[in-house]
Amino acid sequence: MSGYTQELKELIKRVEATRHKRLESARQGHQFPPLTMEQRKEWLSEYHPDYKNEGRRAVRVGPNKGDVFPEEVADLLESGSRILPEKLVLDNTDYETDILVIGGGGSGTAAALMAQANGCKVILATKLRHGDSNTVMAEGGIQAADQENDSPYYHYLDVIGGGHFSNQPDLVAAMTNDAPLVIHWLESLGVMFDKHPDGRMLVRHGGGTSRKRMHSAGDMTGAEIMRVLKDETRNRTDIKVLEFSPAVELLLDTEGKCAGAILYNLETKEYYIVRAKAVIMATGGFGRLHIQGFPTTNHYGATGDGLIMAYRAGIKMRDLDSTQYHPTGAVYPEQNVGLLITEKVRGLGAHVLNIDGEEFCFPLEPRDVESACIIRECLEKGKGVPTPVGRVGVWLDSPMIESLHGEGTVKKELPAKYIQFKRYGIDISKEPMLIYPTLHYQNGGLMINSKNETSLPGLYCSGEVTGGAHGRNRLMGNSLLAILVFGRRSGKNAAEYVKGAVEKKSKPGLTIDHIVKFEKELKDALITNNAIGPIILPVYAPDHVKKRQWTAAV
Ligand code: MEZ
Repeated sequence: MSGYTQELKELIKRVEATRHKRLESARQGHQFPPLTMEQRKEWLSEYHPDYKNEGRRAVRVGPNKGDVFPEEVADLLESGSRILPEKLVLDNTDYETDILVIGGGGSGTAAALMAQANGCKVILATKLRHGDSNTVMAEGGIQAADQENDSPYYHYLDVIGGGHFSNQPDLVAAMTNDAPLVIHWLESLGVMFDKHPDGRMLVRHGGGTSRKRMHSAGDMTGAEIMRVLKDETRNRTDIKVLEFSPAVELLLDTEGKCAGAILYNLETKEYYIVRAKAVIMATGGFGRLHIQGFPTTNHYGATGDGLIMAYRAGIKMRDLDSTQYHPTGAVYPEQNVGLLITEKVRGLGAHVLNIDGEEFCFPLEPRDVESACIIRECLEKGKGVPTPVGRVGVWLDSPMIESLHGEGTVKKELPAKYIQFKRYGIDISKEPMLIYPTLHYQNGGLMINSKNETSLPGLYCSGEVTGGAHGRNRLMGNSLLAILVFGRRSGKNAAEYVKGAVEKKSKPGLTIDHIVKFEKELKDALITNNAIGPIILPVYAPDHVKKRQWTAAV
């Protein structure tokens, strides 16, 4: 029995009617032509949500004052602290360590491993369980130019082109040069990548890539990587993991260096002071802000916490007005709405089709362009497929994969997707999926250099919370890569910073003067929206009133 309604089943017949011809053409190497550079520009500016004027405004305080961001981001950057400075006592510390890593996803965990390997004691504080992060949600793969016909040079050019030449070149160079090393490191730790029977690495194309360099572990690449990193962390004695302990503010010392953070224990509802010689911020992205009302692929804790903590401490952002909408988010059944349908599905040859079963775009355009094409087809051309609850989408013709690569390929290459739909009576090896763009990634973020340093001594940042590596549009597989390259670099560089610091007899005092200053700025700008940040967990109750509800009780 199919999980599709009778109406949708009727529409699927149109997809089936064109499939044979499309398959023949694909077998002969024909493909729907990619857009020209001019068309790309035009379609992006007309249909991509980033180019809409509505839902944006200038932020009124802090280092990016005057810059226009999505309203949800501006609200976060103008939020008040959870900590009431006048009530906070900083005399006692609950934990002391060399390096505090904030965030227990792939980047934070890689950072912790490298910091420990470079001789430091580490505390890794994470909001939910260790590993709950966008890393485990990453499906299709990780890019690295480690094949004979490829080089980091081509990878670099693809990244810069995909990012519309807005990327920070030193970060792109670091990311693409370190990529083969990262794959080697992961393998040495035990990550099981997909391989050919003779042991060679299996690599595929992603959108916007000139070479096949996508390494995968089925359609659960991020989960496989996280499994291994987490195990490795737990095996190292100098890394202490604090779960259910989100950071809510950074601490500085009286010499103006970053010197720790205030954690909030979600279980006991207590605040803890952690003093550290360096801090690595790796809190991930902001998908749960639901920019422009889009559903998201992101995990429950993706609320942009690191952005506001670092912003209050004076760190500037870049490209935060640029959001990645993954072209293929599920739009049916309702229980799956927003969930990621990996780009690997198109990498394996599946076409993207309108209500008449016709192709309307090259399936492997860079993500922002592909999303713009889908939105155009639905909203402007009126050729989208309506769902029973009034959403709209287009077909992703997954059964083609079986015809192109042999029976059983869908189950073998896309096991997680297969199960996710089978649960609702849809067999994606036989029936197409209905998809629409979904909020997937925070392209911009905190500004860093290629040593992962910020403008605040002692504060390092890595992973999705940072901006620059991907410019204004990230290519597939470069998020898993970036979190690991920059996680490793931040761990190593922070360890060097710690080891190079001169030990003083008496430690400088801790301060939260930056919060006091920021609160004054909010007051002077007459900002009284009562929002508090970090958000920590998103609230979906419709009548929820955001208000400052907790005071510091250390
Ligand atoms: O890098 C990503 O976002 C990725 C690999 C997603 C996917 O389509 O699988």
